[in-house]
Amino acid sequence: MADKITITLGTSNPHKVFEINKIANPFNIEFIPLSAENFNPNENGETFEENAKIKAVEASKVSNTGKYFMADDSGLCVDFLNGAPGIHSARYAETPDKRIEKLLFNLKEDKNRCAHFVCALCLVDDKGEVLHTEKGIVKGKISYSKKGTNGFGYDPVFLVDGINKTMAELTEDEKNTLSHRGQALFNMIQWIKSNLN
Ligand code: ITT
Repeated sequence: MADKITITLGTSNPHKVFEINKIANPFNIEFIPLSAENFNPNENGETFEENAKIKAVEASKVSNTGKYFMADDSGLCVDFLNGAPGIHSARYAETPDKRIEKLLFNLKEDKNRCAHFVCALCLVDDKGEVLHTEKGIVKGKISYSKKGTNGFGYDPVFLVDGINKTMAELTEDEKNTLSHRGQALFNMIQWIKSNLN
């Protein structure tokens, strides 16, 4: 078997680390998170892609070791809210529960509840040069109340199109098969396997 590929992950979100490694480990790729105190990127981009690059480049700068660095910028875009919370999903309110409460309050009843999750991935080398990017999207609708306890973030109120369940009612493997992150990462893994060693 080919040697394991190790990639430093520029994130302070442990849920991302867990989901990404669950998908990547069977392909002999391991993502190692940067320790949070070293990692303070200035996420001032205007798109998911820009912020993913800002975080990946910052990871390459603050790390003394490692050849490859990746970051994930993701979020929930709600049609009725003109794409909000979007790139501000992590900062929409103070806690995950308050973020969901605010979202449900802003949508109230009987509104267009169509939404989608986006995940942009950016992979750079140790000089911060972009090697590859990927983007994944999953469409759904915002439910009227929370359901399910799996996953994280907005998962309990995101009803996946074509399945009568919220993302938080899916198993880890089910979520990873169809999620924005799962789709982007699966394509990133194909690129890594063909291009890195
Ligand atoms: P890093 O920037 O350190 O990676 P973060 O959580 O701040 O961590 P983002 O800026 O990319 O990351 O914001 C992502 C937010 O979008 C996340 O905190 C959730 O609120 C939401 N989100 C992203 N992916 C999600 C998913 O799979 N399920 C539920 N919510 C998700």
